Amino acid sequence: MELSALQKSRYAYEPKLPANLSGDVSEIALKTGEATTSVADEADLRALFKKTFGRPVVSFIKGHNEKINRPLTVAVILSGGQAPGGHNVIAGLYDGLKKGNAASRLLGFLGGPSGLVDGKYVEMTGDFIADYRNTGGFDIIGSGRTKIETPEQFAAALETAKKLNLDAVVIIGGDDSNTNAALLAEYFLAQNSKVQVIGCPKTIDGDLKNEHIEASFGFDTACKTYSELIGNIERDANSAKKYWHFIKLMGRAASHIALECALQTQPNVCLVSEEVDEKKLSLSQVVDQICSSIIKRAENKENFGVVLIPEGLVEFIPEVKALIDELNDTIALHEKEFGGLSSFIDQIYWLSRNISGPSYELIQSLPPDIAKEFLMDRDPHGNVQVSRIETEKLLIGMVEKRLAKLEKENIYRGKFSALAHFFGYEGRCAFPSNFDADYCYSLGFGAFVLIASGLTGYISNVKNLALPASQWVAGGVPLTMMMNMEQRHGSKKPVIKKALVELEGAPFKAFDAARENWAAKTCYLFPGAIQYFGPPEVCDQPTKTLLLEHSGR
Ligand code: FBP
Repeated sequence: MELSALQKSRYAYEPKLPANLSGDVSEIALKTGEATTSVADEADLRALFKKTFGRPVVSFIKGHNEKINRPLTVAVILSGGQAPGGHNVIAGLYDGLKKGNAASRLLGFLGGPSGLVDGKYVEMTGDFIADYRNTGGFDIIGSGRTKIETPEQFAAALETAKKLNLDAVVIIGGDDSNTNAALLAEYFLAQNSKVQVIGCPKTIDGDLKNEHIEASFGFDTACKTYSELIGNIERDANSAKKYWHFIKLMGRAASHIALECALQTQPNVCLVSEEVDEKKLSLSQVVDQICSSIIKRAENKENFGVVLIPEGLVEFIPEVKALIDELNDTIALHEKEFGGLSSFIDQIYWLSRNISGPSYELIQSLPPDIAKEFLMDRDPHGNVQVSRIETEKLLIGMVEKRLAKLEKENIYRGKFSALAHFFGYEGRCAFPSNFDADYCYSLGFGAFVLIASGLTGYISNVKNLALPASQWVAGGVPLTMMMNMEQRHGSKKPVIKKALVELEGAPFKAFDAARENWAAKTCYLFPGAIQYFGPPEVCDQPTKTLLLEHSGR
């Protein structure tokens, strides 16, 4: 099969490394900082992570590292949703290992964390990896969402690690997978096993970030891919002047993606779930917000526009959240009985007798196709699959109704015709931007240095990401430092704290200062496609979120 010219050129792209990872690998030493604590719940976490809690943050400096050239056998896992750049983490890890010692080996567990439990893996050679350098996707070894949580799973993971004589496992994943990495690191030490565990911060959602993790990888490419598409739609809307486009954007809970895309494209409306939550906005008030822009624009004879909707919105609207919570609990309690109902009408009738009045009224008021989505098969934890609820269509329906009423009251005189879109999977496997290609390669290379230096229970990190790659600083952060205790399925569990959009943060403030203007006028920006070859100001720019958060620009 003939490869595309871009694909061939991307194979040859050499990712940029931070200065503290460049040069002779034998000269990369560790600089150790102060002992750490956790973001909260120190006593609980100290008790749960007896062996790994409180270790210091580390960074890499020039100096002799006597451990770095020993031969190592390391295995890598891709965990959770795809994010552009995963292949480069593996390439960086592999190159680091080989630079350290040509006899070192890299294995890849197949299909996510279950590969470790079931002992399913592949040996990764230079030729094998060459076909995946600087490409999107996780198809090199596949991914999965298995959580390692039962004693049997932990024991099986240890058994596999022993059988393969592993020195370390690298888990490339989001907050849940890195929580799992912390638990595995602790478990291996408690079992007197030498196997180290290192995490890498992945998720397009952008919600694995904190003081030390400035961005999760994949966010940059995914947002740029969606922003290209949104810009194209804006231009189409402004050309035809006849449609309102309602675009739902991925990002399971946090609205970072929607907010970043809004900063890149300046749509008429962008809903931010965290704001809806903070202000306790009802569904009707969210509809008001959209209608207000439609009415203003109709007054200017602009009967078109673009609305961005974060994927998790419905869970942040109080009355919808109450409905979802009630459905989760009630259906779980009467699983068999509910499962035996053969039609939607029967299900609604059953709900009329089993859920509260306000929740019943709400589900009944929804268009039937949307109401059905609330009643679809639950996820493995028994919850409504929120990402499958077509919020964009729900809002279009509600806006149509509201405008019809306002028209009768002579408040609105315009034409409203709307189209629904969902951008999610389109962005998760794009060729990584130069930023993500460089960042991921650095994370993988840094993971090698952490392993070679004998650390466990750390996440590979790179700081100063708003600056050019040569000024980035790589290092490692103890996973326990990012954790707190949260209620999960009835009991308190240690978890890495998810970062939602901060309403006091610079990205939201920049959006807030401009949105009134965008709502009334046509201020669209067209970022165009990601560029891979060309001047750095075109090809290497990070996201606006990162720039606003870290350099105040
Ligand atoms: P991760 O948190 O595992 O990176 O996945 C994020 C995500 O892409 C969300 O944006 C989305 O809601 C979800 O995965 C979709 O999951 P799936 O791939 O299982 O349909």
